[in-house]
Amino acid sequence: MLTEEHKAGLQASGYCVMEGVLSREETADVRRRLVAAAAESERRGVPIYREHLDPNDRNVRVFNLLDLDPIFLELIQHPVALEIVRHVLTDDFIISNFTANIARPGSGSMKIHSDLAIVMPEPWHSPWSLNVIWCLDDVTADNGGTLFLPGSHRLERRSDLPPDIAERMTPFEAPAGSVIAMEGRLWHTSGANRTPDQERALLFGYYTRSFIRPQWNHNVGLSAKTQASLTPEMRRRLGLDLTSNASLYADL
Ligand SMILES: O=C(O)CCC(=O)C(=O)O
Repeated sequence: MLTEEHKAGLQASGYCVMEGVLSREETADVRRRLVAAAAESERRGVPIYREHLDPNDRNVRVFNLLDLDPIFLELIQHPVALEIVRHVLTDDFIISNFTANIARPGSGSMKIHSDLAIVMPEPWHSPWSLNVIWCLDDVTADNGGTLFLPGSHRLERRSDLPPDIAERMTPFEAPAGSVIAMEGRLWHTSGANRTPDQERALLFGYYTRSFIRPQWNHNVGLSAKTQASLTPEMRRRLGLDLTSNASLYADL
């Protein structure tokens, strides 16, 4: 599924779009289960609005997806996602986080950031992280399509960012069922949803090299039941075992 064109896009632009990864029925099923997961998150007392992230409560954030429905465990290890991850990060990767952001009409942009800058200090020389974004709705400029700064995956320091960054932001657009692979150095933000009635639901599967601390503490987030359902490989990718990045010794 990952073509030479996708690889060239990742290299040249820091992202690629793969359409039709999920069928229409699969997309609708995951979306329905995401809405149920948001309700379950609230029931568990994990808020779905975070003031430090979004300007108002029109954004619905769902954390700890992997514990909320097994469908998200399937998606995080979907063969298409892992093919892109291995291409960008090598096999030495961990699952850092898996979250959702539903931008509802009236939602605004969060702060412009890169996902690598969130988990490690500058300088950012290498593509050491990757977001696999699952589009559960059509993503458009109007309904809050993620905005990115073209070419910013080559910037190594915050001081390299242009002063007019806000004016230069460009929207991703992709049909529902697509995957947008965005390497961790690309600066981006959520778009404002200016439509009267369209929601924009995205899932963010975040993967990093194994020497970077995960964004989410899966040891605490995953229930005993979820942990018991995991393969040895998933336990390793989620940092649930006693050892973590021992494989790196092989490279010394
Ligand atoms: O929802 C979006 O379009 C972007 C979300 C994002 O960048 C984040 O949650 O860190």
